Amino acid sequence: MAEPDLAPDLPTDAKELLKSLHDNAKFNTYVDEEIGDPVVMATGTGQDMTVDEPIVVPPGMTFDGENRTFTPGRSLGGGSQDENQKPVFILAPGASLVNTIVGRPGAEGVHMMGDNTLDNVHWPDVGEDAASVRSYFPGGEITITNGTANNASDKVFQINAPCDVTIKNFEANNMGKLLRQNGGSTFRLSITVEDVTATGVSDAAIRSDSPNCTVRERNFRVSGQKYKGSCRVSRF
Ligand code: ADA
Ligand code: CA
Repeated sequence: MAEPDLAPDLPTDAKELLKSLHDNAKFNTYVDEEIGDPVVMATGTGQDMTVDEPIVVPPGMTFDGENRTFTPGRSLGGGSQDENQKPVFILAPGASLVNTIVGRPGAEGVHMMGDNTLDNVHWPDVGEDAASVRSYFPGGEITITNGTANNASDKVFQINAPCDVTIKNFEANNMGKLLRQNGGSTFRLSITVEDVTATGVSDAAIRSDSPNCTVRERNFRVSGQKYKGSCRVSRF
């Protein structure tokens, strides 16, 4: 497999690369203990593949899955609600994921460190969650466009650190929540939802306990409850 052309000052080892990008004790534990033996990749192989170790997309790079399916292998987890599963992709700050299908059983989906774009990404069967920002990630602007997600027994998107999240042209079916701000957290979260349809929502499409959550919505259609908790909602 070709090594991506990283900026010359960045480590090529995936764990060293991640640690060079963010300085936080919990993040170091995550890198050392939670994500197995990840690999750095900036492009797919042009074929469907089973992912046995998380794929780290380097900072500023775009991983183009060429509309192939990336199926988490057993080593990443079975897609239950067990929190000890591994992500299929880890997006470094400023990395993007495009034209990608995260296959069944989904595992921990996509971990987004911050300032990431997910365009034309599809989850036919969401695992523990489809994409998330861990509390010890930097956070930032997250843009999710032109995707679909199905069959999330709990949440599709889980946000645990301050972010500006935009979800646009997205369709989700059968889920507990489309987006969850980590339960009990009070950090600032700004959410923009535009041209989004969520059907079969069993809990609430957007749920947050934070007084610092704001939502701007336009053309947001939900079958089920739209909001639970404390977000201030406006239309634009
Ligand atoms: C649950 C759990 C959190 C966090 C979250 C996630 O809500 O209680 O601690 O792990 O899932 O990020 O998936
Ligand atoms: Ca999770």
